Amino acid sequence: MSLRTGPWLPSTPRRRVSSGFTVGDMSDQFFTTVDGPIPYLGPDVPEPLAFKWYDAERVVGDRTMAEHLRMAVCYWHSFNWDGSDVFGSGTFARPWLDPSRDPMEAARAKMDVAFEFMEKLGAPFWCFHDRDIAPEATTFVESCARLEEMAERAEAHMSRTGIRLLWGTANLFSHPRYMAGAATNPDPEVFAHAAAQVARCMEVTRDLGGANYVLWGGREGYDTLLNTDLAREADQMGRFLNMVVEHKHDIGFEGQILLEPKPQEPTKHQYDHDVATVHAFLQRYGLEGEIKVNIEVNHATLAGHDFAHEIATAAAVGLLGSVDANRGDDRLGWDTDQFPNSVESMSLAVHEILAAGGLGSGGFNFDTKLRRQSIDPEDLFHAHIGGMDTLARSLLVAHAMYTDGALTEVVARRYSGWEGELGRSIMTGDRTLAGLGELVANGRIDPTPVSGRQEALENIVNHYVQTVR
Ligand code: XLS
Ligand code: NI
Ligand code: NI
Repeated sequence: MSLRTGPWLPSTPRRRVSSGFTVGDMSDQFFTTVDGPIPYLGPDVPEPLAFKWYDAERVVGDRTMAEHLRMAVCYWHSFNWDGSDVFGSGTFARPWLDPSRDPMEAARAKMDVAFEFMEKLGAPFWCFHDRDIAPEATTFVESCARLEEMAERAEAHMSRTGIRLLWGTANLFSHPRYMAGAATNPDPEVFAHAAAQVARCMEVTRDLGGANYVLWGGREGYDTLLNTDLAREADQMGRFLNMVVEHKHDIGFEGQILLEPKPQEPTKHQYDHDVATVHAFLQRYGLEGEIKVNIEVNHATLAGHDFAHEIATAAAVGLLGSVDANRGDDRLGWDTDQFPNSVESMSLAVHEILAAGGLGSGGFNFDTKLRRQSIDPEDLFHAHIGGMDTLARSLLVAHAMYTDGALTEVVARRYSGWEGELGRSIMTGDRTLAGLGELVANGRIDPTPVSGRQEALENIVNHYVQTVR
């Protein structure tokens, strides 16, 4: 994501909104053309404002769809972003983003709209940055008071609607003080500011019953090596994350702490490059067992990986935490944050998740934004309905493949030699290079080539994608 709006940046001129909604008028609804809750009508009913595949209570294996997927609406792109990009100003008519409004009055109205949307959509979870819900004030103390007030309002909405918090996070990248990083800043005073902000945001996340707390190192990296002490910055980040873990235990936060890898953007190089890099970092700074990862589809592809690869890597080393479901565009080399719409590629990732035993207390957050031409309030519904249906159908496909062992049994057979005498003796350390050399020289080892069957397996996947209902 890239948050281009905020209290310190100019937003767009006020526009008329067709619903007649005005900031401050809490009795009004913003999404007037949608009644909600969005019903499940199944794949054969061509009603755009209905789910074709997401049937929250449908049982898939040992859990309902809702329990498997734990889908969350992200606050920032859905309600804070005005449709601006680097070449142009906002295109969405969101009255609560009008800069002439009192910022707290606007924040209250925005939150009421956000919960109106999530309730009508039937989303079970939400996610936020501290500054999404409460605009930064001139002093830290005042900013905390604003956050406190907005958290209370969120709590009231959550108990009214039953919507839960998947994760909270602190925005350590929008304010100019963080231009050279937060924990990895050359100035320890900025580190201290980030620490203060994260401590408070973790407490608010705990108070709202958050299942996780996320740290995306937006500016924890560098723009140029010319002015950067890379080794020192790694130590600073290691220290910061150890302080985060200490604080988690001090305040009795029971959720998971998650790092969100991304290779670059807005920095030229982000230290949490990908899952494997994060794993090495956690080992180096004694954080294994304390921190897992929040894997974003779009960040995986920016790092040159398939999303399924990042899931499989995390699962292999016990780091699988949660997911940001937004995808990129094949032709665009940045984080476009689009809604997932490929069942085929998502099914392969969900298959890895099922094989790993599921996401546990993680879930699927839509860290997604509309295209800036999608200016009708209703577009936010179409986008989320499509994303939720894509995930639901991917779950069905992946679950069928998994329970049939369509891929896992092929893989198990492929490695079955390792269960035999030779394979076991190699892995238990009973063999040496020289010893194996002797076996080969004696002609006792003569491997027979075996087909990898890639095309046959691709056909099997396609069969499930096309036939599972
Ligand atoms: C940015 C990240 C961001 C995190 C939360 O690219 O995806 O949105 O998920 O700070
Ligand atoms: Ni992102
Ligand atoms: Ni993200």
